[in-house]
Amino acid sequence: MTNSNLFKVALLGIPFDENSSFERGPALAPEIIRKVLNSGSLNGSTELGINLRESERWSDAGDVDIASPTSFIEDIEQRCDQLLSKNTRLLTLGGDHSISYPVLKSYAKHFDQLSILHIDAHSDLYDSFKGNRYSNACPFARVMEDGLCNRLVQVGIRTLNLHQEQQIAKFEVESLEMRHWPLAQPLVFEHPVYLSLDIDGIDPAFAPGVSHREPGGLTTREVINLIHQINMPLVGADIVEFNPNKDIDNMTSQLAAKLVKEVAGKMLL
Ligand SMILES: [Mn+2]
Repeated sequence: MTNSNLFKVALLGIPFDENSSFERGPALAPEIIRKVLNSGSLNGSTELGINLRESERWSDAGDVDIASPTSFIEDIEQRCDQLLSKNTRLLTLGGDHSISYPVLKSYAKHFDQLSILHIDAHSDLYDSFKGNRYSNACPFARVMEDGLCNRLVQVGIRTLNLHQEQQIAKFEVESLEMRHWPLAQPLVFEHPVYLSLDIDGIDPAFAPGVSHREPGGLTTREVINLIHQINMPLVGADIVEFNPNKDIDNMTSQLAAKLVKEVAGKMLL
């Protein structure tokens, strides 16, 4: 158990979807997720026993101000640097998945050892996608090229093609495909963990509000249990790719808010 006075955890919105390769909408997500979190539809208690509404270590740091689509990397990285240097760990809300790269650039400066648990339908390892090396299909290629983590473990994957398989081999990514689900053994980490959670890792039956609906995914319960069972400190997380334009009767906004609670509760332990 970590000394609870050592660090705080802040919610940080990144309303940015300029690198979406298919449909826009995730820029609307942070505001809508906050609305659910602050509504009367749920309480502040997480399943692991922390009440976010009573915790002095949990706060909302607002949104990252992104000056232009070309400055998104430095804008996000600098804001994360400011907060991490004040001993505040981050739960960021995308935005499309391109935001994970600058967040992790910042994290790598503050954490010498880091494993990434990446939950997603897609491996997001394209060298370039539709001419954009910072596309939401590419962030983990950039992360691995820059050596921002010790280990990348992917869960929920069900969209691999030959190029992605080559990238997995090149970067020695542990990509655990849904066709082999459930996991043969529990995930065991040896370093602090950063969680990158793409909502489309969850089956569209639970999470219709995504740009790329890919059937055959994880259940909500399976994802929550994966998060709860992380065996090392969870020091950072992003929840990305919720697209409110594709949601049905707030199903996915409620789901995203639940995931914020459970991730925050785990981070605060
Ligand atoms: Mn995805």
